[in-house]
Amino acid sequence: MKEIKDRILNDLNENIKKVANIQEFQVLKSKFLGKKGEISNLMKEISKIDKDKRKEFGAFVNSIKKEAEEILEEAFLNLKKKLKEEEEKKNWVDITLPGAKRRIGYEHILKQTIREIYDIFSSMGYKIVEGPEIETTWHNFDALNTPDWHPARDMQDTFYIKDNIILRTHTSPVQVRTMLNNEPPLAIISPGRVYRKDEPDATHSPAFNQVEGLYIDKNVTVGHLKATLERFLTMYFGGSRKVLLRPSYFPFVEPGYEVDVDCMFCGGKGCNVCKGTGWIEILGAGLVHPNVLKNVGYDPDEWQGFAFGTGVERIAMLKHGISDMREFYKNDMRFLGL
Ligand code: FA5
Repeated sequence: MKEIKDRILNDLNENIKKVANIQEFQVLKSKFLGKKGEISNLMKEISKIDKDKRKEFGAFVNSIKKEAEEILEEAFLNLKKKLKEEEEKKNWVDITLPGAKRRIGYEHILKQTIREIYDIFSSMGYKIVEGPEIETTWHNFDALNTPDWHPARDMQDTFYIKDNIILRTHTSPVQVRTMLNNEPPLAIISPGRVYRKDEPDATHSPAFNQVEGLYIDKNVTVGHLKATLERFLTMYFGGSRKVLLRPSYFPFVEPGYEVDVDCMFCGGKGCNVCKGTGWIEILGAGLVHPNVLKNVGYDPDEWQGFAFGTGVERIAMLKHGISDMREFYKNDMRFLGL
Protein backbone atom coordinates (compact mmCIF):
# COMPACT_ATOMS: atom_id res chain seq x y z
CA MET A 1 0.00 0.00 0.00
CA LYS A 2 2.84 2.37 0.83
CA GLU A 3 4.18 1.95 -2.71
CA ILE A 4 0.81 3.06 -4.10
CA LYS A 5 0.80 6.15 -1.93
CA ASP A 6 4.43 6.99 -2.82
CA ARG A 7 3.78 6.47 -6.52
CA ILE A 8 0.75 8.75 -6.54
CA LEU A 9 2.32 11.49 -4.44
CA ASN A 10 5.68 11.32 -6.24
CA ASP A 11 3.83 11.54 -9.51
CA LEU A 12 1.94 14.59 -8.21
CA ASN A 13 5.13 16.21 -6.89
CA GLU A 14 6.89 15.65 -10.23
CA ASN A 15 4.05 17.08 -12.28
CA ILE A 16 3.38 20.05 -10.04
CA LYS A 17 6.88 21.36 -10.77
CA LYS A 18 6.03 21.69 -14.48
CA VAL A 19 2.86 23.70 -13.93
CA ALA A 20 3.30 27.21 -15.42
CA ASN A 21 -0.14 28.74 -15.10
CA ILE A 22 -3.56 28.44 -13.40
CA GLN A 23 -5.08 26.48 -16.28
CA GLU A 24 -2.38 23.81 -16.14
CA PHE A 25 -2.81 23.71 -12.37
CA GLN A 26 -6.56 23.03 -12.67
CA VAL A 27 -5.92 20.23 -15.16
CA LEU A 28 -3.40 18.61 -12.78
CA LYS A 29 -5.68 19.06 -9.79
CA SER A 30 -8.58 17.27 -11.47
CA LYS A 31 -6.20 14.55 -12.68
CA PHE A 32 -5.57 13.70 -9.02
CA LEU A 33 -8.59 14.96 -7.07
CA GLY A 34 -11.35 15.14 -9.69
CA LYS A 35 -14.32 12.73 -9.79
CA LYS A 36 -12.52 10.65 -12.38
CA GLY A 37 -9.12 11.42 -10.95
CA GLU A 38 -6.54 8.92 -9.71
CA ILE A 39 -7.53 9.17 -6.05
CA SER A 40 -11.28 8.77 -6.72
CA ASN A 41 -10.49 5.82 -8.95
CA LEU A 42 -8.48 4.28 -6.13
CA MET A 43 -11.43 4.76 -3.77
CA LYS A 44 -13.63 2.86 -6.21
CA GLU A 45 -11.39 -0.17 -5.67
CA ILE A 46 -12.86 -0.40 -2.16
CA SER A 47 -15.58 -2.76 -3.41
CA LYS A 48 -12.89 -5.29 -4.30
CA ILE A 49 -11.45 -5.22 -0.78
CA ASP A 50 -12.37 -7.60 2.00
CA LYS A 51 -15.07 -6.08 4.19
CA ASP A 52 -12.97 -6.03 7.31
CA LYS A 53 -10.14 -4.24 5.51
CA ARG A 54 -12.39 -1.64 3.89
CA LYS A 55 -12.26 0.84 6.78
CA GLU A 56 -8.48 0.75 6.81
CA PHE A 57 -8.37 1.08 3.00
CA GLY A 58 -10.77 4.04 3.14
CA ALA A 59 -8.60 5.77 5.73
CA PHE A 60 -5.53 5.03 3.59
CA VAL A 61 -7.04 6.59 0.46
CA ASN A 62 -8.23 9.59 2.49
CA SER A 63 -4.72 10.09 3.83
CA ILE A 64 -3.42 10.17 0.23
CA LYS A 65 -6.19 12.60 -0.66
CA LYS A 66 -5.37 14.84 2.30
CA GLU A 67 -1.66 14.92 1.48
CA ALA A 68 -2.40 15.55 -2.20
CA GLU A 69 -4.69 18.43 -1.21
CA GLU A 70 -1.95 19.90 0.98
CA ILE A 71 0.62 19.58 -1.81
CA LEU A 72 -1.77 21.19 -4.28
CA GLU A 73 -2.75 24.00 -1.93
CA GLU A 74 0.86 24.91 -1.25
CA ALA A 75 1.71 24.66 -4.94
CA PHE A 76 -1.27 26.90 -5.76
CA LEU A 77 -0.10 29.61 -3.34
CA ASN A 78 3.43 29.41 -4.75
CA LEU A 79 2.13 29.55 -8.29
CA LYS A 80 0.00 32.64 -7.56
CA LYS A 81 2.96 34.34 -5.90
CA LYS A 82 5.20 33.49 -8.86
CA LEU A 83 2.67 34.79 -11.40
CA LYS A 84 2.20 38.02 -9.44
CA GLU A 85 5.95 38.60 -9.32
CA GLU A 86 6.25 37.97 -13.05
CA GLU A 87 3.44 40.44 -13.74
CA GLU A 88 5.03 43.08 -11.53
CA LYS A 89 8.38 42.58 -13.23
CA LYS A 90 6.77 42.97 -16.63
CA ASN A 91 4.99 46.18 -15.65
CA TRP A 92 7.83 47.63 -13.61
CA VAL A 93 8.29 51.34 -13.97
CA ASP A 94 11.29 53.22 -12.69
CA ILE A 95 9.56 56.17 -11.08
CA THR A 96 12.91 57.84 -10.46
CA LEU A 97 13.55 58.22 -14.23
CA PRO A 98 13.05 61.74 -15.62
CA GLY A 99 9.77 62.20 -17.53
CA ALA A 100 9.58 62.28 -21.33
CA LYS A 101 10.59 65.76 -22.47
CA ARG A 102 7.86 67.88 -24.04
CA ARG A 103 9.00 70.06 -26.89
CA ILE A 104 8.26 73.67 -26.06
CA GLY A 105 7.62 76.09 -28.87
CA TYR A 106 9.16 79.50 -29.06
CA GLU A 107 8.07 82.79 -30.47
CA HIS A 108 7.87 82.88 -34.28
CA ILE A 109 10.82 84.76 -35.84
CA LEU A 110 8.47 87.45 -37.19
CA LYS A 111 7.02 88.08 -33.72
CA GLN A 112 10.54 88.09 -32.25
CA THR A 113 11.60 90.65 -34.85
CA ILE A 114 8.62 92.90 -34.11
CA ARG A 115 9.34 92.63 -30.39
CA GLU A 116 13.00 93.54 -30.94
CA ILE A 117 11.90 96.60 -32.92
CA TYR A 118 9.50 97.51 -30.08
CA ASP A 119 12.33 97.25 -27.56
CA ILE A 120 14.71 99.37 -29.62
CA PHE A 121 12.22 102.16 -30.27
CA SER A 122 10.76 102.04 -26.76
CA SER A 123 14.27 102.72 -25.49
CA MET A 124 14.21 105.89 -27.63
CA GLY A 125 10.85 106.97 -26.15
CA TYR A 126 8.60 105.82 -28.99
CA LYS A 127 5.04 104.65 -28.26
CA ILE A 128 3.55 101.57 -29.95
CA VAL A 129 0.23 102.04 -31.72
CA GLU A 130 -1.82 99.80 -33.97
CA GLY A 131 -4.15 100.51 -36.87
CA PRO A 132 -6.84 98.55 -38.74
CA GLU A 133 -5.95 96.15 -41.57
CA ILE A 134 -9.17 97.07 -43.37
CA GLU A 135 -8.71 100.69 -44.27
CA THR A 136 -10.39 103.49 -46.21
CA THR A 137 -8.69 104.60 -49.41
CA TRP A 138 -8.63 108.09 -47.90
CA HIS A 139 -6.38 107.01 -44.99
CA ASN A 140 -4.32 104.64 -47.15
CA PHE A 141 -3.82 107.00 -50.12
CA ASP A 142 -5.56 110.41 -50.28
CA ALA A 143 -4.50 111.71 -46.87
CA LEU A 144 -1.00 110.52 -47.72
CA ASN A 145 -0.85 112.89 -50.68
CA THR A 146 -1.72 110.11 -53.14
CA PRO A 147 -4.97 111.13 -54.90
CA ASP A 148 -6.85 108.65 -57.08
CA TRP A 149 -5.17 109.78 -60.31
CA HIS A 150 -1.71 109.18 -58.80
CA PRO A 151 0.42 106.50 -60.50
CA ALA A 152 1.83 105.44 -57.07
CA ARG A 153 -1.62 103.96 -56.32
CA ASP A 154 -1.29 101.48 -59.20
CA MET A 155 2.16 100.42 -57.97
CA GLN A 156 0.58 98.92 -54.86
CA ASP A 157 -2.02 96.81 -56.81
CA THR A 158 -4.61 97.00 -54.10
CA PHE A 159 -7.13 94.42 -52.80
CA TYR A 160 -10.48 96.23 -52.77
CA ILE A 161 -13.24 95.05 -50.42
CA LYS A 162 -15.70 97.59 -51.85
CA ASP A 163 -15.46 101.14 -53.19
CA ASN A 164 -13.12 103.11 -50.96
CA ILE A 165 -12.50 100.19 -48.58
CA ILE A 166 -9.30 98.17 -48.99
CA LEU A 167 -6.89 95.88 -47.24
CA ARG A 168 -4.21 98.40 -46.35
CA THR A 169 -1.19 98.29 -48.62
CA HIS A 170 1.25 99.71 -46.08
CA THR A 171 1.31 100.78 -42.42
CA SER A 172 1.58 104.48 -43.38
CA PRO A 173 -2.20 105.14 -42.81
CA VAL A 174 -1.44 104.68 -39.09
CA GLN A 175 0.54 107.95 -39.38
CA VAL A 176 -2.66 109.67 -40.48
CA ARG A 177 -4.84 108.10 -37.78
CA THR A 178 -2.29 108.94 -35.07
CA MET A 179 -1.89 112.55 -36.13
CA LEU A 180 -5.66 113.04 -36.46
CA ASN A 181 -6.17 111.83 -32.89
CA ASN A 182 -3.16 113.36 -31.16
CA GLU A 183 -1.54 116.72 -30.74
CA PRO A 184 2.15 117.03 -31.67
CA PRO A 185 4.88 116.37 -30.65
CA LEU A 186 4.72 112.60 -30.99
CA ALA A 187 6.89 109.57 -31.64
CA ILE A 188 5.26 106.27 -32.56
CA ILE A 189 6.00 102.98 -34.21
CA SER A 190 3.29 100.77 -35.61
CA PRO A 191 3.75 97.16 -36.66
CA GLY A 192 1.15 95.23 -38.63
CA ARG A 193 0.11 93.14 -41.58
CA VAL A 194 -0.31 94.72 -44.99
CA TYR A 195 -1.55 93.35 -48.31
CA ARG A 196 -0.49 93.73 -51.92
CA LYS A 197 -1.36 91.93 -55.10
CA ASP A 198 2.21 90.60 -55.37
CA GLU A 199 2.99 87.07 -56.56
CA PRO A 200 4.59 85.02 -53.77
CA ASP A 201 8.27 84.32 -54.41
CA ALA A 202 11.46 84.17 -52.34
CA THR A 203 11.30 87.90 -51.54
CA HIS A 204 7.60 88.78 -51.94
CA SER A 205 4.36 87.78 -50.27
CA PRO A 206 0.82 89.09 -50.87
CA ALA A 207 0.45 89.46 -47.07
CA PHE A 208 3.47 90.61 -45.14
CA ASN A 209 4.41 92.76 -42.15
CA GLN A 210 5.69 96.27 -41.97
CA VAL A 211 6.73 98.54 -39.16
CA GLU A 212 5.99 102.23 -39.54
CA GLY A 213 7.78 104.94 -37.62
CA LEU A 214 6.67 108.56 -37.22
CA TYR A 215 8.32 111.41 -35.35
CA ILE A 216 6.73 114.89 -35.25
CA ASP A 217 8.33 117.82 -33.50
CA LYS A 218 9.73 121.29 -34.13
CA ASN A 219 12.87 121.80 -36.24
CA VAL A 220 13.11 118.17 -37.33
CA THR A 221 15.73 117.55 -40.01
CA VAL A 222 17.02 114.72 -42.17
CA GLY A 223 19.90 114.54 -39.69
CA HIS A 224 17.47 113.37 -36.99
CA LEU A 225 16.06 110.76 -39.35
CA LYS A 226 19.52 109.45 -40.28
CA ALA A 227 20.71 109.28 -36.65
CA THR A 228 17.54 107.48 -35.57
CA LEU A 229 17.82 104.89 -38.35
CA GLU A 230 21.54 104.39 -37.67
CA ARG A 231 20.75 103.72 -34.04
CA PHE A 232 17.89 101.35 -34.92
CA LEU A 233 19.93 99.36 -37.47
CA THR A 234 22.98 99.19 -35.21
CA MET A 235 20.89 97.88 -32.31
CA TYR A 236 19.02 95.42 -34.54
CA PHE A 237 21.91 94.02 -36.60
CA GLY A 238 24.72 94.63 -34.11
CA GLY A 239 28.17 96.07 -34.80
CA SER A 240 28.29 99.70 -35.82
CA ARG A 241 26.02 100.21 -38.83
CA LYS A 242 26.27 102.94 -41.43
CA VAL A 243 23.24 104.28 -43.24
CA LEU A 244 23.03 105.50 -46.83
CA LEU A 245 20.12 107.72 -47.87
CA ARG A 246 19.43 107.45 -51.60
CA PRO A 247 16.96 110.02 -52.93
CA SER A 248 13.72 108.30 -53.87
CA TYR A 249 10.06 109.10 -54.25
CA PHE A 250 7.11 108.43 -51.93
CA PRO A 251 4.20 110.91 -52.33
CA PHE A 252 3.84 111.39 -48.56
CA VAL A 253 7.44 112.51 -47.83
CA GLU A 254 9.65 115.28 -49.13
CA PRO A 255 12.52 114.69 -49.45
CA GLY A 256 12.10 110.90 -49.73
CA TYR A 257 14.75 108.19 -49.50
CA GLU A 258 15.42 104.55 -50.01
CA VAL A 259 17.57 103.71 -47.01
CA ASP A 260 20.46 101.26 -47.31
CA VAL A 261 22.52 99.77 -44.49
CA ASP A 262 26.15 98.74 -44.94
CA CYS A 263 26.27 94.99 -45.59
CA MET A 264 26.52 93.12 -42.28
CA PHE A 265 27.91 90.04 -44.07
CA CYS A 266 30.98 91.61 -45.70
CA GLY A 267 31.27 94.85 -43.69
CA GLY A 268 30.65 96.88 -46.85
CA LYS A 269 33.39 95.29 -49.00
CA GLY A 270 30.92 93.65 -51.40
CA CYS A 271 29.61 90.07 -51.40
CA ASN A 272 26.83 88.07 -53.02
CA VAL A 273 24.22 89.14 -50.40
CA CYS A 274 24.75 92.84 -51.19
CA LYS A 275 25.41 92.00 -54.86
CA GLY A 276 28.88 93.46 -54.64
CA THR A 277 27.65 96.96 -53.71
CA GLY A 278 28.45 96.87 -49.99
CA TRP A 279 24.91 98.18 -49.23
CA ILE A 280 21.55 96.50 -48.60
CA GLU A 281 18.24 98.29 -49.19
CA ILE A 282 16.30 98.14 -45.96
CA LEU A 283 13.50 100.74 -45.78
CA GLY A 284 11.69 103.73 -47.21
CA ALA A 285 11.79 107.05 -45.35
CA GLY A 286 11.65 110.82 -45.58
CA LEU A 287 10.42 114.03 -44.01
CA VAL A 288 6.64 114.12 -43.70
CA HIS A 289 5.19 116.02 -46.68
CA PRO A 290 3.60 119.40 -45.79
CA ASN A 291 0.39 118.28 -47.58
CA VAL A 292 0.10 115.32 -45.20
CA LEU A 293 0.55 117.61 -42.20
CA LYS A 294 -2.17 119.91 -43.59
CA ASN A 295 -4.50 116.96 -44.22
CA VAL A 296 -4.43 116.07 -40.53
CA GLY A 297 -4.73 119.69 -39.35
CA TYR A 298 -1.09 120.32 -38.36
CA ASP A 299 0.56 123.60 -39.36
CA PRO A 300 3.60 122.64 -41.53
CA ASP A 301 5.29 125.96 -40.68
CA GLU A 302 5.26 125.00 -37.01
CA TRP A 303 5.68 121.23 -37.12
CA GLN A 304 7.91 118.92 -39.10
CA GLY A 305 8.65 115.27 -38.84
CA PHE A 306 10.15 112.19 -40.36
CA ALA A 307 8.59 108.86 -41.20
CA PHE A 308 9.93 105.48 -42.25
CA GLY A 309 8.56 102.05 -43.11
CA THR A 310 10.36 98.73 -43.21
CA GLY A 311 9.41 95.19 -44.21
CA VAL A 312 9.63 92.90 -41.15
CA GLU A 313 10.16 89.74 -43.21
CA ARG A 314 13.03 91.30 -45.16
CA ILE A 315 14.99 92.44 -42.11
CA ALA A 316 14.31 89.14 -40.30
CA MET A 317 15.61 87.23 -43.35
CA LEU A 318 18.82 89.25 -43.32
CA LYS A 319 19.39 88.77 -39.60
CA HIS A 320 18.63 85.06 -39.52
CA GLY A 321 20.07 84.11 -42.92
CA ILE A 322 16.72 82.96 -44.34
CA SER A 323 16.76 82.81 -48.12
CA ASP A 324 13.05 82.30 -48.86
CA MET A 325 10.27 84.43 -47.35
CA ARG A 326 7.70 81.63 -47.82
CA GLU A 327 9.40 79.68 -45.00
CA PHE A 328 7.78 82.09 -42.51
CA TYR A 329 4.27 80.95 -43.38
CA LYS A 330 4.70 77.22 -44.08
CA ASN A 331 4.64 76.06 -40.47
CA ASP A 332 7.34 73.51 -41.20
CA MET A 333 8.38 72.18 -37.78
CA ARG A 334 12.03 72.04 -38.89
CA PHE A 335 11.97 75.76 -39.71
CA LEU A 336 10.11 76.59 -36.52
CA GLY A 337 12.85 74.73 -34.67
CA LEU A 338 10.45 72.60 -32.59
C1 FA5 B 1 6.16 101.66 -48.30
O1 FA5 B 1 5.32 100.80 -48.12
C2 FA5 B 1 6.13 102.97 -47.60
N1 FA5 B 1 4.91 103.10 -46.89
C3 FA5 B 1 7.33 103.09 -46.68
C4 FA5 B 1 7.52 104.47 -46.18
C5 FA5 B 1 6.99 104.84 -44.95
C6 FA5 B 1 8.23 105.43 -46.92
C7 FA5 B 1 7.17 106.13 -44.47
C8 FA5 B 1 8.39 106.68 -46.47
C9 FA5 B 1 7.86 107.02 -45.22
P1 FA5 B 1 7.58 100.19 -49.93
O2 FA5 B 1 6.51 99.93 -50.92
O3 FA5 B 1 8.97 100.35 -50.46
O4 FA5 B 1 7.26 101.47 -49.04
O5 FA5 B 1 7.59 99.00 -48.85
C10 FA5 B 1 8.38 99.05 -47.67
C11 FA5 B 1 9.06 97.71 -47.42
O6 FA5 B 1 8.07 96.66 -47.41
C12 FA5 B 1 10.02 97.29 -48.50
O7 FA5 B 1 11.29 97.86 -48.29
C13 FA5 B 1 10.06 95.79 -48.34
O8 FA5 B 1 10.97 95.45 -47.30
C14 FA5 B 1 8.67 95.47 -47.87
N2 FA5 B 1 7.87 94.90 -48.96
C15 FA5 B 1 7.28 95.52 -50.00
N3 FA5 B 1 6.57 94.66 -50.75
C16 FA5 B 1 6.69 93.45 -50.16
C17 FA5 B 1 6.16 92.14 -50.43
N4 FA5 B 1 5.35 91.89 -51.44
N5 FA5 B 1 6.51 91.13 -49.61
C18 FA5 B 1 7.29 91.37 -48.54
N6 FA5 B 1 7.83 92.57 -48.22
C19 FA5 B 1 7.52 93.60 -49.03
